[in-house]
Amino acid sequence: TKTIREALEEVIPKKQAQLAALKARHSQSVLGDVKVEHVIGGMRGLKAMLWDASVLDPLEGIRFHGLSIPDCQKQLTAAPGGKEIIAESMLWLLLTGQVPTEAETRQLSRELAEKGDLPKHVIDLIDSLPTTLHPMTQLGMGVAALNHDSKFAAAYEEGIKKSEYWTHTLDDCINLIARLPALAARIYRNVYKPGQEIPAINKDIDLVGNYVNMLGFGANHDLTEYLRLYIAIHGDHEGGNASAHTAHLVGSTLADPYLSYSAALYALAGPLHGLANQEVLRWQLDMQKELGNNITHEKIKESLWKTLKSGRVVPGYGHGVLRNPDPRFVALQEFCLTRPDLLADPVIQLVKQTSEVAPDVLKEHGKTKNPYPNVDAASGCVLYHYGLTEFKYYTVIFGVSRALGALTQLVWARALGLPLERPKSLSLEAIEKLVEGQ
Ligand code: NMX
Ligand code: MLT
Repeated sequence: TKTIREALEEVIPKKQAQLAALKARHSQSVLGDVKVEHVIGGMRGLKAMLWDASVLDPLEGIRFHGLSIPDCQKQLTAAPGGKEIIAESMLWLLLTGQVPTEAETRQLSRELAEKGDLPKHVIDLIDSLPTTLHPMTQLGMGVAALNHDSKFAAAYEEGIKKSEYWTHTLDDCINLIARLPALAARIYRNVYKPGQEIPAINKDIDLVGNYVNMLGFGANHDLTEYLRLYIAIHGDHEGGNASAHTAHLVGSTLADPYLSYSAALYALAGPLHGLANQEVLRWQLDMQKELGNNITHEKIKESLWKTLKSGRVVPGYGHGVLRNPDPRFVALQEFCLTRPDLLADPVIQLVKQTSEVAPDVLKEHGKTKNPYPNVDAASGCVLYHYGLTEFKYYTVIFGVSRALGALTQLVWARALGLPLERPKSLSLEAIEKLVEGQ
């Protein structure tokens, strides 16, 4: 059975040759125009990044190396006794472009479990933080502090050849992914369940299985399965999203993977990005309180207008790229369809009803280019049902997941020798001068 490193050693030379050929033949070919609207409009639609692991089609949604979410659900290995995709098989696909065998997946699970314990200084740091500090702030701090053991930083200090960057980056990325569950679980326990003992990592189970155990929900098979699916499908969403892009930018300075991913987590912690899943649940629970029993579509419509008229965005709706319902939202909703306990839950019902009403309201409102639900509209309500009710924690779970894609790209950025990211900026006057007379 191949290790993940051996699998990468096979594919890297081919990709390097592909990039060299593209550079030689097409360096000066045009991919699109840069318009003023790109410069003043958040670069929406500007084709300006290389990102191999996934591509986002506005109508169809995400594909990971060409595989849609339903394709992945059919082809990627589940846990023994489970059905959902596990993080390891998604990571293998993202990193290598290949669907791993079951043996390869299990071997990667073991490798991650063996590397999953936190160093003492990180435990001490996290335990010393006030429990009132937002869990995402704590996660970013813990990840940054893990750079104490960065193999890349140590090797760089000693002086290594550029061609060797990727192997040390891979070491760090695997170690970081391995340690994220213990870090994220410790934050949860400290903040919400202090004084309880955290179980040790079980070397025979998968990354998310261990994460759920350490969170204290190990006995709940359905929650474990839900989190496996959640973490697999939040893993990558092409390169331009704020967290992935931040990891890429910071990594391009040759800051090590821990520092790069710590920065990414603080982008994820913004309410227009990953924090939306915390916001959605807070907002839906407020709506439930306001509307009481027998919630009708008409009442939801009025509540949506109230949010919009107060100048707030409807959390969980709209997207920078997508122009249809997010297939990740669909996959998480489908998880509920086969489980009567979930279908009967009033909060899950409210989320579903809201998704039936909100698109028309947002169309009438007339601002958002995408009136449909994104992944955050659905992700929190199932966690809430299973007793993971502390919604300030939800973005941490997203943060455990996004490492799969963002760190994959860091390995590839180093393997392909991608340079420092440094776009050109212009002042308003400089833009006016350039466009005058056009
Ligand atoms: N509710 C109300 N107004 C909205 C919404 C929404 N859900 N989405 C977009 N708009 C507004 C937006 O604020 C902007 O208004 P203005 O011209 O006054 O600035 C206008 O519609 C045009 O925005 P778009 O071009 O459609 O969206 P953009 O690409 O700029 O932003 C989001 C994308 C995702 C930031 C935006 O749709 C939003 O704020 N959604 C709510 C927050 C959310 O769910 N974020 C999570 C995204 C997924 N994730 O996990 O990261
Ligand atoms: C994501 O998963 O990163 C979000 O859907 C936001 C995005 O793609 O821009």
